[in-house]
Amino acid sequence: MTELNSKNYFELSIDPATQQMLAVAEANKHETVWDRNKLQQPHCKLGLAGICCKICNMGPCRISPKSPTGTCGANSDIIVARNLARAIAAGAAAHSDHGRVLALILKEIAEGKNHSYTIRDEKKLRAIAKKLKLNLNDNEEILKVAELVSEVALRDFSKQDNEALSFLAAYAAKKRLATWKSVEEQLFRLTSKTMGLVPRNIDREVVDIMHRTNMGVDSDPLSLLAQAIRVALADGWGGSLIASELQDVLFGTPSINTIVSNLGVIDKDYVNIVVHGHEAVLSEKIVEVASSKELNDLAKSYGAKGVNIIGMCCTCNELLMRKGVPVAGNVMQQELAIMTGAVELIVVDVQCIYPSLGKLSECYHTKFVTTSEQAAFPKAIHIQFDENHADETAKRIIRMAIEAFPNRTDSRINIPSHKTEAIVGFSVEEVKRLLGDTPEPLINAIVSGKIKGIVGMVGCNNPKIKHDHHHVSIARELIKRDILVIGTGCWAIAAAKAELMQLSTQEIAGPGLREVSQALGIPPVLHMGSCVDCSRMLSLASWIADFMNADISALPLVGSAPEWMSEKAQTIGTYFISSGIPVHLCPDLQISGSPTVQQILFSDIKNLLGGFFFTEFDPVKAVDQIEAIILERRKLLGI
Ligand code: MSK
Repeated sequence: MTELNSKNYFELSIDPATQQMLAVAEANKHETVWDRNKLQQPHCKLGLAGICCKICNMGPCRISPKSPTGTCGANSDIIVARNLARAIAAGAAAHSDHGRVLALILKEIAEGKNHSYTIRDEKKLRAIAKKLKLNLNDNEEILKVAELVSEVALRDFSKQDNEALSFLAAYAAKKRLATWKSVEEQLFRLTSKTMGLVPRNIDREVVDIMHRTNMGVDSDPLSLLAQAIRVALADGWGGSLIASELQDVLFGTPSINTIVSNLGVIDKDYVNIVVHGHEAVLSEKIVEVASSKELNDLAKSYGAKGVNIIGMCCTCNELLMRKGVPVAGNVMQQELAIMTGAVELIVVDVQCIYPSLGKLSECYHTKFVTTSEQAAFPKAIHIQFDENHADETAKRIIRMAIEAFPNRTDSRINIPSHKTEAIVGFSVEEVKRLLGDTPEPLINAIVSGKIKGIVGMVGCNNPKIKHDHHHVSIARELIKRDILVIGTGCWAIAAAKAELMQLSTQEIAGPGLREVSQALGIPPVLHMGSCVDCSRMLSLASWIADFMNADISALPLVGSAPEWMSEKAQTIGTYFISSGIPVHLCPDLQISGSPTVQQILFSDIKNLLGGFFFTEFDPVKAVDQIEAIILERRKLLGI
């Protein structure tokens, strides 16, 4: 491992718990994501510019003044567009598989084949059916509703016609849908069969990207970017939206509750189990069975006070929204949790899991358990999750953790004391309830200028940026300027840890936003859930736009992903801009090798779809730009 300079902890993270654990990592000579990133310096310039092509075996080819094309003749525009399109498709695939799992479980429940899960929110299921315009009576038997809704969801993954995804057609703002249909021939070179940019089938759009980016297929950056937009829309208004909606049906629609965040939630006296990843289907069950007397008695017989379920990243964002499960941290804290020496077991599903966890766990008594056939890891114990026997799988994992408890080495326990409370649970339904089921009060607050606009913050942590720094600085600066902040993912965990999701945060908000948040009794910074729950922000935007009979692109809305790293974040950013919402990014996309692709995504696309990307490293300057966009949109609205 590389030796971190101990004086640097403050430069690596703003989070005191993280700083403390980095010292522990250094003392124990444990490698972290920060160390490995340091070893990668300087990052490959060609990779950063997106001009390395590994699509066929004539290469790898790289673009330089000496070789302006790859061996096949592809220039930098083609290579950059292909690489970006593949990344966006990968992000869409990850989110959409998440949605598929939920649709399959709902179908199995409807068919009486799955007894591990039930329909927790019948009202929401009926509301979805109504939105999808299914021909059902209000008192239709709930399993029938489940059957039909799951069929529609699964058909969005399999249908072969050229019609819009059913979920997108039902949820997207009317004017936005019309915009996507009408862009055909305007800028992107699309065939008449494709309904403009409207996605037809979630899986098909991903396969389409893999096909057209294969060697010697689509070699037009415009056409490649059009399909990248289509696959991103298939994610935001398809796969992710299905995931969010059906999770609410199966696990309950989130409502306001208070949680505790940061590594201090690891309790020395308890058997600590960290759930990590994204698909909370198994973790929901783990939380449920962990409260059983049987397992808590077992934990006591091993010398612990009980079982403590805590989480990381988006699996926990799902659980904290619905069940108030404490969150130990965001993505760059996953290794640090193990280094506390008090985690008996870390159980993962899919996405954002560092392959380093197995090796690190071996340095402690910690069991590292994988559960998805899609996500095997070195040095892990694999317990395949079976949705039809979820209780048994959850109990087996908890028992394994309890049995590991006596293997702790007390002298190696280092748990930071830092933990902060956060108010969470802002589903669309909860926001609607707060507003009295009409967006009018929110629109009035925007028109009066009490709220200048709304920023949706998303994304990860990235060791290229001081951990949590941009997330927190930007959110603080925005609320000071009377801009409401909503968000998801690891940003939301950063905001929770930094005490931004408390009522006391009203005090640092601008006077208008303070007044509104005080009247509603909420913080000015709202936790809307996990990565797939970025779809909640889209639903909210549609609700406001349709009420105003406007397009989303007319509203004073901006997105920001100030510490992003995942392909999924690129997909989210792309469906935001394609939905009419400009997006601030930091770090930059890896596209600088193609001025053409940059020109399209940073500028030309604005006239066509309303949204566009912009990058800015400095948080205050980023907020200046965000505010300028909001003010420009307000001016166009005449407010
Ligand atoms: S977990 S995708 S690091 S937000 Fe959703 Fe966090 Fe980004 Fe993963």
